[in-house]
Amino acid sequence: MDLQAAADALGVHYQTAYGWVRSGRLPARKVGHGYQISDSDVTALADQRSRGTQPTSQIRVRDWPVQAGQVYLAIADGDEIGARKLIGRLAGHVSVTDLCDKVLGPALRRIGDDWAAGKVSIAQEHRATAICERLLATHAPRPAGRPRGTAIVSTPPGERHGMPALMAAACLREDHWQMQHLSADLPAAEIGTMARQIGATLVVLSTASTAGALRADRAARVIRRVTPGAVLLTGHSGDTLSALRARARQVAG
Ligand code: B12
Repeated sequence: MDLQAAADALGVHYQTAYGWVRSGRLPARKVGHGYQISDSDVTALADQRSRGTQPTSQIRVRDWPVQAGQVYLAIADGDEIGARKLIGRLAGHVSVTDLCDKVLGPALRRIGDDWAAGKVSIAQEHRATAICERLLATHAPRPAGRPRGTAIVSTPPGERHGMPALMAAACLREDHWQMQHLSADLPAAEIGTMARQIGATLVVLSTASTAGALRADRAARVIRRVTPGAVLLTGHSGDTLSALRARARQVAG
């Protein structure tokens, strides 16, 4: 293939591909005034680029509940440094999707159970969530390469639990979606209008409460009217990000 076709296949600008040819990163043969690149060299570079954004070395975590339990103790205590150490040991070796589904999510749900049982205050609950937000901001990857599509993540109006949407955005970004994270508690028409304007193929509404789930159904109807071209997925407490990732991949085709 020629250089333009290789650039297209790699999802980069012509000049970027040209720079890689000049530096030797993308092997190419000079033919007349242009370059010819083999399919296998393009595929190899594409693989290398996507691997470069994955966890550097996979580890098998034998006991996720133990990890979640330790993080729970740290965030319940407001021990941000301790939580950062625990997450730092895992991040880079496991996906952010697993980190959320198997560590941060369970830890936060346990904080919620403590709150419902009168064992932690609203202030402690807020503090724990804020620590998790910062941890996620530090460890969420932003991989290079051609995006699967553009997606919007938010919560329905009235749903102030913002963490599941933040996690959904991190999970989809890690899985090569171009993400617009609109934070929490937005009028449905606002979400739909932005989705239409940016040509989003996927809209995700995340919820954590029963009331939020009901509001999401109503919001979904409005969003579908405003932007009929986008697929809408709604997440509820206990749903997993790995399920979200799989459903989103079906949308991307
Ligand atoms: C922190 C917190 C708050 C904070 C939120 C701050 C913030 N910035 O988010 C504050 C203090 C504001 C708050 C307020 C309230 N809260 Co609150 N809160 C929580 C708590 C402890 C954590 C929420 C959270 O982040 N959960 C962790 C997430 C990550 O877990 P998850 O929901 O399972 O999420 C997974 C999936 O959703 C998936 N996912 C995400 N998106 C998508 C999309 C798709 C398509 C798929 C497939 C999957 C998916 O990813 C996640 C990771 O695995 C929960 C406890 C709990 N059980 O969740 C209570 C909880 C949700 N709150 C509760 C309540 C009652 C309230 C209040 C009504 C309290 C009050 N009387 O004021 C208000 C309501 C506010 C509102 N209008 O929304 C209840 C809800 C009960 C219910 N069944 O409805 C809970 C469960 C606590 C409890 N045990 O009773 N809360």
